[in-house]
Formats: sequence, C-alpha cells, structure tokens
Amino acid sequence: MVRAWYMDDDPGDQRTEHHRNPPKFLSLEELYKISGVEYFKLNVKTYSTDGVLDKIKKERGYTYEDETTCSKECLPNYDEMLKKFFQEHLHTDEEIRFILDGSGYFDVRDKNDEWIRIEVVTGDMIIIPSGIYHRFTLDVKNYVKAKRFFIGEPVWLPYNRPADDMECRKQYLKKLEADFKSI
Ligand code: KMT
Ligand code: NI
Repeated sequence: MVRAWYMDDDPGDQRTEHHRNPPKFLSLEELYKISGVEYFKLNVKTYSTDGVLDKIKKERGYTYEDETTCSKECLPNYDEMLKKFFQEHLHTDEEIRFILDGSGYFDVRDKNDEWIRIEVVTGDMIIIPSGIYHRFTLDVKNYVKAKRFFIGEPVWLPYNRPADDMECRKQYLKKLEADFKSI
C-alpha cells in the first residue's frame, strides 16, 4: 500500500523514512488535491491478463513501455544515477512508474514547497504530473524493479530546479491553483 507523509528537515540518510515529528501522513485523496500525483493499485501476478493495466494504458494513451531495475548489480553507473534521480527536477511529461518488485521513495513538493515522501512498493503505479518538482531515492533495501510508461516517444530528460520559466511548470501551477479539479 502506498503511504505518503511530510518529511523532516534532517538531511541524514536519504534512504530512511524522514518523518516529521509528530508524523503527518496524507491520504491518497489529499495527496492528489495538493500535488496532482495519481495512484493505481495493480496485481503484479495478474496484470498482464486482468485488463486493469490495459484499461489505464488505453485511457491515458500510454503507447511506450519498458522495464528498469535499480540496484548496485543491475544499474550501470549506479552511484551517479542515484545522485541524478535525487536532484530536485521536473519533466515536460508525466513520470509513470509501476513497481514490479522492491520499493523506493518519490518525494514531491507541495504548494508551500514542503517535501512529501511517497513510499512505493510492489503493485503500486504512480503518476507524477509534468511540471512538478520531485526526486527519487531507493530505500535501505537498495532495490526496485519498475515498468516505465510514456505517451509516444519517451523523453527522460530532467530539468533541475530552477525551471520556473518552463511552459510545463506554468501549466502545472495553474492546475495546482484549481486543486486539479478539471483532470
Ligand atoms: C526515475 O526517473 O526517477 C526513475 O526511473 C527511478 C527508478 S523507477 C522507480
Ligand atoms: Ni523525474
């Protein structure tokens, strides 16, 4: 089950949970309203035949998919890549990940520029909207295997903060202002 909470300011080890004291958790509805992040639960044993993923792909126009594994053994330039994932950035398109195995944290900025940590585990599908500042880290288990989706030809390019003049950022802020009601 996906869990989300506000982070503390302790830089410490990025792979640990970093709860605020006292902890402040968010429901998926709250998370959506204040960030536009969407979430689906899939069955990792049956997703290729049960039609749930196919329906999401069709409705959202995801025509491209591949798989990625992040671990010391599987990811070329592991240390460098993990540093890159954890740099605060945005994309011109959605970042869509379906966790097949393992776990990790996506951190997203809320309206007030506070970090929200979203834990993803096996079976979670998360959609990070275009134009939101975010970052990713593995947790202490150092392992995740995920499917990536894209509408059309994939563009993985991150734009590190500050990227406030980008059109996708401006569009994102407009939707945020409207609590993502029209999506
Ligand atoms: C990304 O872009 O941050 C990643 O692909 C991270 C690994 S997938 C959970
Ligand atoms: Ni990203």
